[in-house]
Amino acid sequence: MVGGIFVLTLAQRIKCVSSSRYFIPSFKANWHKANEYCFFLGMRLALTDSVERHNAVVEEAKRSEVLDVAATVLWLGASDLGQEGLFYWHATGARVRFMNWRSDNPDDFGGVEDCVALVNIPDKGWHWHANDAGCEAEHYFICENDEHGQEIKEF
Ligand SMILES: [Ca+2]
Ligand SMILES: [Ca+2]
Repeated sequence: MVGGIFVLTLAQRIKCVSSSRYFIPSFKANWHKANEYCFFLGMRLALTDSVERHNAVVEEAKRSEVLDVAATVLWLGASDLGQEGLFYWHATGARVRFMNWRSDNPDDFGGVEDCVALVNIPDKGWHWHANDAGCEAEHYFICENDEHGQEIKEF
């Protein structure tokens, strides 16, 4: 591809310099804005659809500057906005099968909880459990590269 390097998008450049699958921005946003920002970066709001991916996200969060040992909340890329009670991964459209829900969730508390967050509030019994929460709440969030390790092959 002659001259290809000159038409790299911002997202591609970020992917190329990212040494990690994950990226946790240092500001809070509601779930919708979090989605938009991850997509803007050429990434997506993270999926934790297996034990391995859940553990990888937790490890990334523990290393992050947004970690607060008393209370950390991060948006993940799933919601039941499309149909109440049925959770789907936003980026893939796949039904949520694995999720590390706390035993009393999802509960659609108050009838307004449609977006999924990863919650670590040890004093309240939350140990990196998933919670359905109000989508308009502002939390930190975690973006992921969906093709980590593939980007550099474009060159
Ligand atoms: Ca709900
Ligand atoms: Ca809930």
